Amino acid sequence: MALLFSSKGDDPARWRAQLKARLPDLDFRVWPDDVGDPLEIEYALAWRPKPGALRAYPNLKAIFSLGAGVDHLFRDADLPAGVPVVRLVDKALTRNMTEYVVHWVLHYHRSFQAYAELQRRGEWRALPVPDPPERKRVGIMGLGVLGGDVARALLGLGFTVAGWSRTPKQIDGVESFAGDAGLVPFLSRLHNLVCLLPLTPETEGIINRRTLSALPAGAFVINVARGGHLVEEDLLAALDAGHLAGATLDVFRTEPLPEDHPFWHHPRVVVTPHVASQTDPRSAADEVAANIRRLRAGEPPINIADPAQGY
Ligand code: NDP
Ligand code: OXD
Repeated sequence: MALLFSSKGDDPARWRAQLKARLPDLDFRVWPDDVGDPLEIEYALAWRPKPGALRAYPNLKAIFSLGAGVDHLFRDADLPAGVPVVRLVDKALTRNMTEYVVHWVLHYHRSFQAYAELQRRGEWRALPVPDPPERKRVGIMGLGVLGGDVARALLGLGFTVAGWSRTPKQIDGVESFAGDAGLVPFLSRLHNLVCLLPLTPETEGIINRRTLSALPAGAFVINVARGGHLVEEDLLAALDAGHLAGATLDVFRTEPLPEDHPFWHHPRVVVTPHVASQTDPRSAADEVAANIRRLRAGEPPINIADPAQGY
């Protein structure tokens, strides 16, 4: 019985080597050229598979996402029903995301955006000493595996941290807001807004004119979740009106970001190419292999996404 790998962006050879080191008897196949007998495919390891393609395997026992997000799977209306979709929860993926977000929060906190502008103008000038981090409030939309880790790291650096999630959360030192009623109160006192939500019908377009205008003037936005969370024109309007001070964007509605997109050259927008946290098979293969062992032992995999919630 075999695992089918399906991704345009991830290297099958690296995954094959890492999985074979943990499960030497695993039969590793690659879509579309090396599928073999479809009846032999028991597991899929996929990133943005071709819509409908996973229906071809009647003995599929699990679909493993190559990333933490599963929106790329649930948006397939022909995803085989009843087959568990497994999110990637991996220590390295979590650490890398935390590094990325902490970097940009510190960048804004220490006025490095303003110093970069002074350098462009050839101007040697000290700006006022920043307020201490306790007086800077960072708000994290999505207090799950990634958002929770980011929250703890920022608390450790002395920032004031708030989180917004679907259900209330208990993280020591983090003020928790939940649901529609909690959204504007959550936003209204932030210096930095970080988006780490899954993309679902409920969260699509959630960073928009209404929510951006609920932020205090001078706030920064860091979107590391999905491009679909952000209404791009609303962000540009808020920046150009001077309401927002800057934005760091790792994810976009269209990826790669089109070459004529205004984000590329906006002086207060940082663009990175969906790399806030890239899956590394050297650690992520542990999680996939452990779940295959569980399935082989007749146990359900861990980190199954809920199709009703979409994450
Ligand atoms: P989790 O499933 O662990 O956490 C999701 C969080 O979002 C939970 O706190 C959940 O609330 C909250 N949430 C979901 N729906 C809503 C809603 N409608 N309203 C309010 N809160 C909501 O996800 P992860 O932390 O593992 O990953 C988050 C996302 O990060 C991924 O889905 C992916 O899109 C993105 N990502 C981006 C990467 C990059 O490189 N740019 C890399 C990895 C991930 P509750 O706790 O109540 O369930
Ligand atoms: C993920 C991603 O979801 O890389 O893991 O976007």
